[in-house]
Amino acid sequence: MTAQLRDASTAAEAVEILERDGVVRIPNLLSAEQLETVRNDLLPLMDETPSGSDPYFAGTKTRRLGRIFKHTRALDAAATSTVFLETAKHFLCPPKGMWYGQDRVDETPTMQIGATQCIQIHPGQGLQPLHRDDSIFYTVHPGKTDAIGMMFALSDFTEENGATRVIPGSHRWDDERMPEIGETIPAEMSAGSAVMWLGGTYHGGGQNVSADSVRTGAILGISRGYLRQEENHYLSLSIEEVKELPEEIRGLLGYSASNPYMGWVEFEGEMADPRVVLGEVEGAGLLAGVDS
Ligand SMILES: O=C(O)CCC(=O)C(=O)O
Ligand SMILES: [Fe+2]
Repeated sequence: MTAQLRDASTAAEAVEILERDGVVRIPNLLSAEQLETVRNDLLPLMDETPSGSDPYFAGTKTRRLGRIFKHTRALDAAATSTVFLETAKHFLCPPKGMWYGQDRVDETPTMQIGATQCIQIHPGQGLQPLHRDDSIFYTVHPGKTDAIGMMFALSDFTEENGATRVIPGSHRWDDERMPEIGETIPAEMSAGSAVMWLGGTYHGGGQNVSADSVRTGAILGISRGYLRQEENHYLSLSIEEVKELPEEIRGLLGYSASNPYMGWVEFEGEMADPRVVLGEVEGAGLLAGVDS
């Protein structure tokens, strides 16, 4: 029997389905108004974005635009929603006991959003190679989850126009087993819905065999806060642009620290919370004890 894409609306449901299938659909995560705004914000920019030149992975009939949070505020609510962050936290932030001398401390890392990309698949684009998004972290499978992807449909996603193809259950495979197209299902969804997949779940952008239907999605990749981020926000955004972002979004983009002692900046001889660079924390803001 072909695997089915399952729906969740709460973090508890999403966690349960992701544990089992490695992929879950969240219908109507964006309100009609948010969808309209994000389309108004991003589609004109996509019209000016050239197709890529990489025939192998990124696609030559696919357009990709990064720095999403610089261009729209309409994804902020979904990016900070309970269903996204609580689900991600379950997989990415397990506490770990550590010794500091004779003190036993349970430390909990934070999460960071890595890639923020609007991806537009045009007619004629072939299938993207099936892959695991956590390959960038050299994650070993089966094992822990280092990353989770959330793809928002900004247009309807149909099998014909290149809906992402996913292999439910493949997050449990080892690193030797090759993914095959016959094992995939299309992550079909209506505009405004989203699909989350674990970093270990095989997937790839679908082939767009339609005559004139452009498939537009926006993806956020969230990962363990102590790993390097896929998109380099520190260089992609200026400090002035970062200061314009809502506090929770800039924290998720890496302008925050992860316990213990990850991501500090030196400030007056202290290992300080990076938010001091944005003028957010009074004084040096010693990293130890910073509430994350
Ligand atoms: O566009 C898609 O549907 C998937 C894209 C993707 O998986 C990627 O670029 O890593
Ligand atoms: Fe991917």
